[in-house]
Amino acid sequence: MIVTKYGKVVKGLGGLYETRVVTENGIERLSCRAKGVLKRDEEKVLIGDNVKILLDDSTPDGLVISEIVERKNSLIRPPMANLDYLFIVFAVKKPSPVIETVDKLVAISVHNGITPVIVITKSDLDAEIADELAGIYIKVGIPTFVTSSEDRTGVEPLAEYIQREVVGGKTAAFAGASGVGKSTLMNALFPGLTLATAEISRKIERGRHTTRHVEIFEIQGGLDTGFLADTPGFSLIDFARFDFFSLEEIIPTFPEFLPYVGKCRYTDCAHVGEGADECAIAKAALDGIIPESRLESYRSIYKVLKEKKNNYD
Ligand SMILES: Nc1nc2c(ncn2[C@@H]2O[C@H](COP(=O)(O)OP(=O)(O)OP(=O)(O)O)[C@@H](O)[C@H]2O)c(=O)[nH]1
Ligand SMILES: [Mg+2]
Ligand SMILES: [Zn+2]
Repeated sequence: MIVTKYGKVVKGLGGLYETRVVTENGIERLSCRAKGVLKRDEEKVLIGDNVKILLDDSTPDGLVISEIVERKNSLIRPPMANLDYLFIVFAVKKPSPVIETVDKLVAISVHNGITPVIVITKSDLDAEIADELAGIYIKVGIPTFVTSSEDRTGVEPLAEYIQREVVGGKTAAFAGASGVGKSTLMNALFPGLTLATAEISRKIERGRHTTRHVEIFEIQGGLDTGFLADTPGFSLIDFARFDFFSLEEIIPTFPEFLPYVGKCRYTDCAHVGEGADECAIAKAALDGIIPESRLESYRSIYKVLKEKKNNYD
């Protein structure tokens, strides 16, 4: 006999996927394997996927994921599907923030129709820098939180935001470099959680990749819950080469540039080397309307995408 169920993949380890299935008896967690083609790279099951599960009691495999329901979106880093929010996490120091990586994550979110949220951690180490960094993203119009898991600065406001935005069936993830305090903050936000955390390396001031797999947690349980994932931290090389979308797609990923597009002196302005007298975006940056660091990140991403395009042509 074959029974079909639908569920959401919340965890995957060693070829076994944990799925959350809503049944008439409530919510069940089912451990499944994936059908052959769904193990190949292009079609691999991702955490966050909604899947069809077959229970075939004539085979020894038991529960098998047979189909992935069409995705809203999917990311390579973190490897997840169907995200509504991406919490982009970085510390004021230890490890030092790399703003360009933050802006790459913002661009990837916007490109995929995911709402980016900036979360600055470890504000107890330098509250002034925390506010300065927050200022960049507040100016851009991205929801921004300054937090410290150490002294609980900003933890309640962020918890309230998550309650308001993510509860009700939405899916979100914490993403950022290793050691910035993602798991520590998830523990501070949700006292029921006991995620492993570890001190960063003193010598190189980088995280130790403590979290090893993506896992989705339910924020409040029940049918109306929200889904929030902790993910393994990035290393610096993960975003060194940027090829998550094409050159033509870059401008909309910097939403605060849009009011100036078409207002440069030359219609083909790429906003990369032109001075403020020719480029409306460079002028807005000079006037302090667009944060300087955002224009720098744009130019850096542009350069990589341009090279990639030239190599193709
Ligand atoms: N001072 C200070 N330290 C913090 C804060 N939050 C986390 N830490 C410390 O930062 C270190 C790394 O924290 P984790 O939560 O393991 O970092 P992570 O981002 O989950 O790292 P990965 O799992 O490797 O991606 C730990 O030693 C934490 O105690 C904070 O708000 N203030
Ligand atoms: Mg972690
Ligand atoms: Zn321009």
